[in-house]
Amino acid sequence: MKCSRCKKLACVALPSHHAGFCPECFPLFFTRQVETAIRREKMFTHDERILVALSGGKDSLALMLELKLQGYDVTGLHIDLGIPDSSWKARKKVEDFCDANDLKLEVFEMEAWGLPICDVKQYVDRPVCAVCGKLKRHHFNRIAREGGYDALATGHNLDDEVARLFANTLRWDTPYLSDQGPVLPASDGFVRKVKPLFRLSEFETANYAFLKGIEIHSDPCPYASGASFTNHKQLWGELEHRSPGQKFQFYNGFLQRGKLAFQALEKETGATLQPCEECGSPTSVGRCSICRIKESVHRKKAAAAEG
Ligand code: Q46
Ligand code: ZN
Repeated sequence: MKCSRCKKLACVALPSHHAGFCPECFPLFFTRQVETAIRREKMFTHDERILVALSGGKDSLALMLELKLQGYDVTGLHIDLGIPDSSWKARKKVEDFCDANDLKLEVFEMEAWGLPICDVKQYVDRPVCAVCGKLKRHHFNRIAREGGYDALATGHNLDDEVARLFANTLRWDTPYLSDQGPVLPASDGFVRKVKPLFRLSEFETANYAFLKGIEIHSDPCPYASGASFTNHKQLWGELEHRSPGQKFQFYNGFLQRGKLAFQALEKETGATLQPCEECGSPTSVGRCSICRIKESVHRKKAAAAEG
C-alpha cells in the first residue's frame, strides 16, 4: 500500500479513512484530526491555559506532546495513586517525559493527601476502580479549578468513548448519556472538560506514540478489573473490522441526534449542586462523597490499628 499523501510505502493502514500513511505523513494525519476536533467542538484557544491529565499511558502522553507542538499553553497533572510496586513506575515515566520535552508538570500524591488507593482497596466495600475513578475525577477538577485553568484535557480516544457510550446505552443511563461527549462545558464548580483525541482510535494513538518515540507506561494496574469495558471494546473491534467507520458513525450519530434528548430528560430530574462544606467541590448533599469516603477509611483504619 502506498502513502495517501506522498506515495511512498505506507506503514499504517486506516480502512475507515480509505487511507494509509508512511512514518513521516502519519503524524500529520494525527495533527489534522486533533486540530479538527479542537476547532469544530470549540474546545479551547491559544490564549487559554489547559491542564492535561497524564497517567503515563500512550493516549495522555501523545495528547500532551501534540498540544505542545500545536503551541497551546499546557501543564501536565499526574496523580500518584499510591499503589505499591506500580504507581512509582507510572510517575517516573511521566516525569521523564515532561523533563525530556520541556513540559510543565504538577504531581499530586494520594498518599500525602491521606488516601492512597491501596487503602481504598483494603477498607472500602465497593469495587476499587469505581472509587479510584471518582477520586481521580475529583482531584483533576479540584486542581484545575483551584489553579484557574480554563479547561481540563484528557486522553480519551474514540475506542474509549464508543465503549463507554455503548455501556451507558445498554443501561439507558440517562445522567451519563446526557453528559457524554468530547466537551463538557464549565458549570457549578466544574471546569470545562475536553477530549481532543475523540476522533482517533486506540490504534492510531498507539502508532503516533510509537512514531514519536514516546516511552509509555504500559504495565497493567494490579487492581484492574474492567472486564465488561474490555469486552465492549472487543465487540466494537469486530464490528469495525467488518464495517470500517462504524465506531465513528455510532459516536457521531449520538452527538448529532441522541445527546440532546437525554439532556432534556436530565434537565427535568437533575439535582442542584452546591459547594461541599469541607472541600468546596460541587455536591448535592452537605459533605461530598469524597470527604465521606476519606473519613470512613480513616475510621476503619484507626479501628484496625487499635485491634
Ligand atoms: S488505576 Fe484506579 Fe485504573 Fe487501577 S484502580 Fe482501577 S481505576 S485500574 S484506570
Ligand atoms: Zn468534599
